[in-house]
Amino acid sequence: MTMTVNEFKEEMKQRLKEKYAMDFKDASPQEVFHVLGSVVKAYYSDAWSDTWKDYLRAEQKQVYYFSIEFLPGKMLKSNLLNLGILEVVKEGLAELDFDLEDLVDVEKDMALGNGGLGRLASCFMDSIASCGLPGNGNGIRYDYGLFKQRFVDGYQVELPDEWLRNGNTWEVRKESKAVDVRFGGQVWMKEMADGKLKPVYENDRILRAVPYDTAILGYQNHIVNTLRLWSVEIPASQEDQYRSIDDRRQFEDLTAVLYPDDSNEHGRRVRLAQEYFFVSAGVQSIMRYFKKLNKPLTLLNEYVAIHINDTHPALCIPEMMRILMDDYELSWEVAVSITTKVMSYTNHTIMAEALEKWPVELMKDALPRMYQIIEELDRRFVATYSGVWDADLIQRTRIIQNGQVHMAHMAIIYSHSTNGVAKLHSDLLKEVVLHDFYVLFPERFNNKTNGIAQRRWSQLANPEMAEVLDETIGKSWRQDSDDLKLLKNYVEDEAVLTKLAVAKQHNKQKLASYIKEHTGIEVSPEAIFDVQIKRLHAYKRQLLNLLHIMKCYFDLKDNPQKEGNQRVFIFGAKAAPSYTYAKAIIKVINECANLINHDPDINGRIKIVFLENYNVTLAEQIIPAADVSEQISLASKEASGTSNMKLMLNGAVTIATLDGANVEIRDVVGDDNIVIFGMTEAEVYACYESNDYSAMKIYEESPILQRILNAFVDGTVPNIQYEGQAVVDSLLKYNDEYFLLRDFASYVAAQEQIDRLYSDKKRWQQMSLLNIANAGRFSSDDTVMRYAEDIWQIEPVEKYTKKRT
Ligand code: 26W
Repeated sequence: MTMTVNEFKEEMKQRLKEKYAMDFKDASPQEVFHVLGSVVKAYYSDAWSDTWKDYLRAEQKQVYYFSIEFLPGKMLKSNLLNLGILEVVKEGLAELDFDLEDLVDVEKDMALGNGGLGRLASCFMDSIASCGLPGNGNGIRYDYGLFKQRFVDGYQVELPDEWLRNGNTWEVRKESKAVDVRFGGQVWMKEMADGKLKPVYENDRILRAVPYDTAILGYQNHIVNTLRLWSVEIPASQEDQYRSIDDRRQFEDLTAVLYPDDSNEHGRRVRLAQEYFFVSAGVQSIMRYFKKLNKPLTLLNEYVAIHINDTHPALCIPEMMRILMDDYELSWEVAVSITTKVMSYTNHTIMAEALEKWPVELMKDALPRMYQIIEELDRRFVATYSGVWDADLIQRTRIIQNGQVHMAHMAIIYSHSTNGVAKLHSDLLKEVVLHDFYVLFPERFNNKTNGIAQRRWSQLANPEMAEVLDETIGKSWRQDSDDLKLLKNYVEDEAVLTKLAVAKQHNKQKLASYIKEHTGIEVSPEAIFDVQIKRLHAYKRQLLNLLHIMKCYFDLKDNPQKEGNQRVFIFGAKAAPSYTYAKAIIKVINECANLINHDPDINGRIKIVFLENYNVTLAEQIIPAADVSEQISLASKEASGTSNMKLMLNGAVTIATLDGANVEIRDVVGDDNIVIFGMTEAEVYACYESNDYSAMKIYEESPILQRILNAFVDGTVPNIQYEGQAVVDSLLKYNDEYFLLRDFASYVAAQEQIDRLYSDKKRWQQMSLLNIANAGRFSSDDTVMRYAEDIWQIEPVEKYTKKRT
């Protein structure tokens, strides 16, 4: 039975007294937040222990989702919603003169990820538990998450994200579950008395991996799964190995900070050590659990599925081999067949610079036993497939090439499934990027189009819209987002269209006051809120968005009376600190904003707002207020995208290229309810083929492009001496790698179509409604169910949920 308001208030009073010896009238939001955290934890603790006891009793097969990034954001409201006590707590706090929102503001974002990959992992955690699937997350407990972004004079400045400053109320330190992880040194195989070969380690360094568990609550189903994040410590037994604090810090810093790159692997030693650290700790703890089941190791894959989220955890493969051979003395053949059946891999990007290739010397030096096993994995692959397949194919697909260890090759060859994250992306993997592997293992390749946790991105982020949905189609959509399609029946219902439009307007007013407070910029909620929120990357083409804005600017300079809706162009984007060009684009956007937002001739007709420190919580504030969703990457480059799904779910109309999941959004919403432009991926590849693209030619034939690009270098846009030149050079001197100038004209035409559509109020409201109605397709509940059926072969604990409700 859920807790009553009075029971909640009593619980809070008692715990506040216990923890801080004070009454509510003297308590700060920080203190009340921590007390609330302990009340909530106590509330789900039974379900947490019952859940894993049931998994053990039922010998339930479980999936372990290995990811070097998780991006939960804030967890308080999501936990309250999934426990079904959000309203009770809101009311109880109000009666104690506290506003839940003030406590939410206290909670720090858990930003242990860069962007799409990390957030997807967290959406999956929520969905796995909400679908009653036995699953666990395995990652790193960074002391510092993704940097805080500040704009200083329009430049991105990075500040440390000290998210653990006031402790983390949701984690439980599991000292007793700590394990040792070995690094460095030398390893040689010694023949033992029984003739078996055993590895002998010398001069290696042993570090302690201590797990911190966070509960992952299912949606009102009493299922509580676990997210295990590992933190490094110097083992007590090794104290004497460290002469100085510096010496210690060198190792204690292993899990100190998240690498802020989301598409460029730098081959840093600490990054490799991080990858091995959480992999070894995770696989060891899984094998420790499996031991409890007393099942033959050859049946491991009937009880354990390990998912490798991009290549960062690919060392799971040699680590499992190490444990099966070195600890359990299995033969290579048996070990490799078990490992391949247990492992599955997801690819999230086709960008060459993002595919990890570790230098052999670095791997050999940092992880000698891993390298020995990888070398053998490579040798046996070549031995097994040579003679069967064309030698060049084998040379192109083998793991070790030109002194580098190709992590994706190992993940594909020694796992039973490789999937892409959207239909187009998965097809490109099969036909282009990983074609050689598709030839070798066609049955392993499959697609699993991404999804989003609709509870967070609609019920929590947009309660006003959620209420209109309840009133209109009932509440079933909250349990099964497929029921959103019931809304289609109201596309002609003026009252419903108006209610949704009012909810959107209120969200825009809320965001307008946030913008005013944080940037000082005044924006009108009547304007079109045009939103592009994602990491700053050249292929995502935030610059193309800016080129269009500059055209609008010059059009209004030439003709201030020009027809057209007011527009607010909202950007949210962090650039990897080492990504100089991306940082130049941020500066140029901020200086254009300064120019346009203060130009009397423009008089507020168009505004640019670049909000600092884009993260999960800011996304939850921007997305409900969006009218237009910018998904304008060069076709073939964005594997899927997930902000596209979040904006669609909140009634934004998408302007998009046929890239990633935009294609599937178009398929489900229909050409009338989306605005498509630009080259297709086939045209992009044809352009590579013909290799005759000339950005300069397009520039010379386009007066508006000349005016815009010249403005970046002739002082029209001030304070971008260097950055403006860098932008113009990337387009004209280095021939515009992502075909911005080629897609410019059709993008401008698409934006004019958006303007016309927005002016037809009912038409726009209907498009907005149909985007919401069709967004249920992109629920991560459905996505994880497909992973469960096709890849992990795990089942929801049906009988469990039935029994408990
Ligand atoms: C080695 C540095 C590094 C770090 C992170 C390389 C690559 C990554 C990630 C794979 C990049 C990423 O986040 N990819 C995004 O994954 C999302 C979830 O599947 C997709 O929706 C995005 O299209 C894809 O860019």
